[in-house]
Amino acid sequence: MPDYVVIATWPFGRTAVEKAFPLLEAGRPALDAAIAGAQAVEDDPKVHSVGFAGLGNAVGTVQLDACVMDGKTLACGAVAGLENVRHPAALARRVMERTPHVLLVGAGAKEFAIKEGFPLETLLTPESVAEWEKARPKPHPVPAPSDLPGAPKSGGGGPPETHDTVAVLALDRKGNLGGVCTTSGLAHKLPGRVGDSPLIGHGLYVDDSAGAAGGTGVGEEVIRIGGSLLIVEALRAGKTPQEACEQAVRRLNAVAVRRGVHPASVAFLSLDPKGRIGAACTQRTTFQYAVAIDGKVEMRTAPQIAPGS
Ligand code: SD4
Repeated sequence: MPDYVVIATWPFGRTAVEKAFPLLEAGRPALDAAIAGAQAVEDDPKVHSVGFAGLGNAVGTVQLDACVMDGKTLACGAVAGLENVRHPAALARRVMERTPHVLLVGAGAKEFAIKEGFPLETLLTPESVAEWEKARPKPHPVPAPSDLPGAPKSGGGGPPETHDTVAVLALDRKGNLGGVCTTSGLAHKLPGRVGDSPLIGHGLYVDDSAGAAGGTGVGEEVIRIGGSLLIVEALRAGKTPQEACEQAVRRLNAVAVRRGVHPASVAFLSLDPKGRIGAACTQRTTFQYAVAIDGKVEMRTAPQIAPGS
């Protein structure tokens, strides 16, 4: 069994695991390492789907979603629809540690950030605004429900291009798990729209007694099946992380086919207390993720799971 492991979604997950693994190496708790890793991606202006320089919603405002969870205590915290704060995962941790609540949204989350001393800043950059313009659904400045990414389309919904969340799952030297999920959500989403990423049990779930899971992709489809909790409960029932991720994608596929939105463009990652890793995604999604096991970093590609398989 490895001493410590950290995994993170998408190619930019490499940034996260490279930041996180030295902390795990030094004996720091899984949650600290996962948050530090996620924060390195939130800070990266080249990543237009997480934190600073994330793409705006339908009216061009960046609204961030994030959650964190500690597998030892099941303590968790989250923020959604958060504006002008570049580190939503760190703020989610403050919600977990300094309030009796789990989730703060919108103006309340921002007010809490100010009280906690987080600086307010614009999260837009010239590059992210240009990218937002380019990807903007035309001609409607506010998209009709049928234009929204993930909405049912005749002939099947194509995967939206402007999304990608960083979910980071870590196992520390003491055998504890911690996880983070942080995103700017689907670009051009309706103002106030909340995806799966800040929802405990959907975008993330972590329990030392079973394992951890995180999701990325079209949040509406992940929420519909309770993606991350579904995976952790499969681990509890004896599945490996790989089996549990594939099973969740099969469930998601079945629902997507029923609703006429296949392929739904979703991917899952999982890590168990033994350090075993799993990942799977829907068809036509190239899902790469970063893995660091005892300090050795590599990129892997998840299998695509077809409906009915
Ligand atoms: C959301 N799940 O807001 C996020 C977006 C995402 O890859 O992960 N995109 O629905």
